[in-house]
Amino acid sequence: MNELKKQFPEGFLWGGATAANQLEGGHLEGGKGLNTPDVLPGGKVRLKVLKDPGFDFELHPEKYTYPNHEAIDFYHRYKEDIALFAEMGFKVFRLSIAWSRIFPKGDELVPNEEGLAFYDRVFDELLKYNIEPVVTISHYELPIHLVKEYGGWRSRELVTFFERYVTTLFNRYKNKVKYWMTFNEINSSLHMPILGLGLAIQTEEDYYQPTFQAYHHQFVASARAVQLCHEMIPGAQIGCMIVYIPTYAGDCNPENVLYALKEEQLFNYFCGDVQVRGEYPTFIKRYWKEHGIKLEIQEGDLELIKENTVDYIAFSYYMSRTEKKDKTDKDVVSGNIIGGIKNPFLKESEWGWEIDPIGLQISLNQLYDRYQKPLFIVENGLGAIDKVEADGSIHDDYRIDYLREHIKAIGEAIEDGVEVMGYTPWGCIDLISASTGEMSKRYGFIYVDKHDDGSGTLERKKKQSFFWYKNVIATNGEEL
Ligand code: BGP
Repeated sequence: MNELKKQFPEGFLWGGATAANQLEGGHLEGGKGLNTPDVLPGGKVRLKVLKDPGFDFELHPEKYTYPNHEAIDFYHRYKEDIALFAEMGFKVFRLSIAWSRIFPKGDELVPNEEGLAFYDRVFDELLKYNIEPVVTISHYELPIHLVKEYGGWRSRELVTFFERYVTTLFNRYKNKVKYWMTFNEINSSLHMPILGLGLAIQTEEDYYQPTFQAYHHQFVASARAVQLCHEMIPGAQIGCMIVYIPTYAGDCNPENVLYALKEEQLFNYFCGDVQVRGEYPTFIKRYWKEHGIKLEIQEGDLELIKENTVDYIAFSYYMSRTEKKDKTDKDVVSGNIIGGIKNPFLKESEWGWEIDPIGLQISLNQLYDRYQKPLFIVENGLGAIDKVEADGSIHDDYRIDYLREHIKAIGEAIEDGVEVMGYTPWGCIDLISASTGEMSKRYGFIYVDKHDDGSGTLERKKKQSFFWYKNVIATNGEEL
């Protein structure tokens, strides 16, 4: 068979992706309040806190470092960074707004003008270079006050506070932002409820009912954001955002195939089905029954969800997962976000994430088959340790290889007929890792001189991949 030439559509949205809490720093500047990542320590203890968040939400500077406090100081250096994105030819830049810059405690009636003005400046700077902002409304954070006083999203009151927050954003930025998405990797809270839901779960019994009730509140809030976006900003598009991890059966034993299917339904499709199809999928009802979950649903909630589905599906893709029903600890792969067994056909990153470009083509096909809505890959990339040579250069050919193979897979999926809007690799500039709180897990085209111990000049340097990606964009994906 001849190899077809893969064409990326005209207007394909090439760019890069970041999140406020991993990028900005200035954690108490401009009137900002504390948010959940501000009290997440760095280093090995961070993962433990994410998975078992029985901590008291107080700062312990004498005990831990809080890498988000300075992050890479985008708060003061955004002009320099945006100029570098423009040099690479970005069409879009994905960033998130920190809720606690706009409403420092989360439940106030009046927003913080300084916070609003900061994002005005950032959006203006992007638009100056014709870079469209792609905005995540909530990326793994909520004001800490909402966690302490209300118990995070387990409280219905957060729907009201969120509505006030998004109304403020749409009103203020309606002439500047066309692409929005509601909750980052909404399904990841199934595994780490502290991240997006702000739930400090202490025990297993405390997991099922509160987590799914909190999800219900987020789905209502998300549907309301979709409704408001469509009413307030004609022509804007608003998506959901899920972490998609295609799940393979470890072998062809039907027991294992069924097991993988059920894992995939719950993790990959539960949230998307609600936000894209507008209703709870049938499979979740059995799960709720088996775990004694009974949701409190108010009158009008299900209609709101049904009538306000998203315009596109944004997703992150880093790895696939391989599963079997009965596994022992020694089958389990070291680093994958949500476990699974080792896939003998795949290599792993330095953090044990299994690298699988074909899995991206599979994901795009699966998502498109299921939803028939445009897809936007808003995160993908290789976290790696980079070395700065004596002359200041950084040869990250391993990153180029990784991205090249994944972009090829996107081209194949487009050829399969999948509608893909764009591609924004994660951490286009080095930033704080969400899972480790460290700097040494780098994803960027731009190196930032900052280290795990907090030292460094914060100077920016172009890596080899910077020049490579610039050419990818300039040729609309023809030269890889
Ligand atoms: C996603 C998150 C991002 C980001 C990325 C890489 O799950 O949406 O916030 O950090 O993963 O993960 P990490 O930083 O842990 O390597």
